[in-house]
Amino acid sequence: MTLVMGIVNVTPDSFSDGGRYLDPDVALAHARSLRAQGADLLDIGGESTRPGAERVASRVEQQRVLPVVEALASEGAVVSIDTMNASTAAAAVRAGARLVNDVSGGLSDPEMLAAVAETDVDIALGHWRGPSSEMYARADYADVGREVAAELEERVGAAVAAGIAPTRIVLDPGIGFGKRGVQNWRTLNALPALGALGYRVLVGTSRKRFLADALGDDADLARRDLATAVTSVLAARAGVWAVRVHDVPTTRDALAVARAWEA
Ligand code: PMM
Repeated sequence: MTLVMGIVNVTPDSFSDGGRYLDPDVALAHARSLRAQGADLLDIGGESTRPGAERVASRVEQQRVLPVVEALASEGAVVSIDTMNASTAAAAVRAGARLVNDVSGGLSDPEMLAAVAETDVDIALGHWRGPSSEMYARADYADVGREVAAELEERVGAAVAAGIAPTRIVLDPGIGFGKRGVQNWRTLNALPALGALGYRVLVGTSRKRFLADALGDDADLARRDLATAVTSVLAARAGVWAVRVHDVPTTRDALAVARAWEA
């Protein structure tokens, strides 16, 4: 059964919900409501990765996320920390996070894989070709599905070499990261091949630009959430372990309907 990861961006500038949950108390209340709506995991992030976003000092990032991680973990929630910084990952694990979600697949911070190896938590390695300021300049592929899988396998090699057991690794094709328009659809189409590598797969399509492109206009959030529920069902059919979404009820319902169909 595909799990639902609820997104909690404690940032002023994430592309669809920036600034809404910058106050840790507001972020915590939002995370609790996602959990009550049925999120299986909560992904807490303190640095926006939206195209063109500026980097944030890890001290600021930690001030944003650690109180939220600690409170949720103490309530029994399964918490993931969305960070590219080893020091933030390590501090979040000490605060109770069970998964480190690094969209850069350990490439951004050379200390990341070693820091995670010292813990017993899982790591999600995202497909990434450089920081958001330059990622579109590197969006050149002959066969994007194949290249994403091959580059993620290299990241697995680095993670295992750093001392992380393969069973702790989750792969994420990095939708929207260094991929333009149709490249995202091709990457999703290749999910079965990514799953065939033998690792759990996490996918994040929620509210992203390429969904609006498919809808033919600059679709508002409600329409993007519906589109996200559809991609979540299709990803579930492709065998993914979890989908990362902003709006938990639409995706939960869509997954429940798909399960009923299959049963
Ligand atoms: N996308 C964003 C942030 N974190 N983490 C994973 N594992 N996969 C993603 O696709 C992903 C991510 C950017 O989206 P947001 O700003 O809406 O959180």
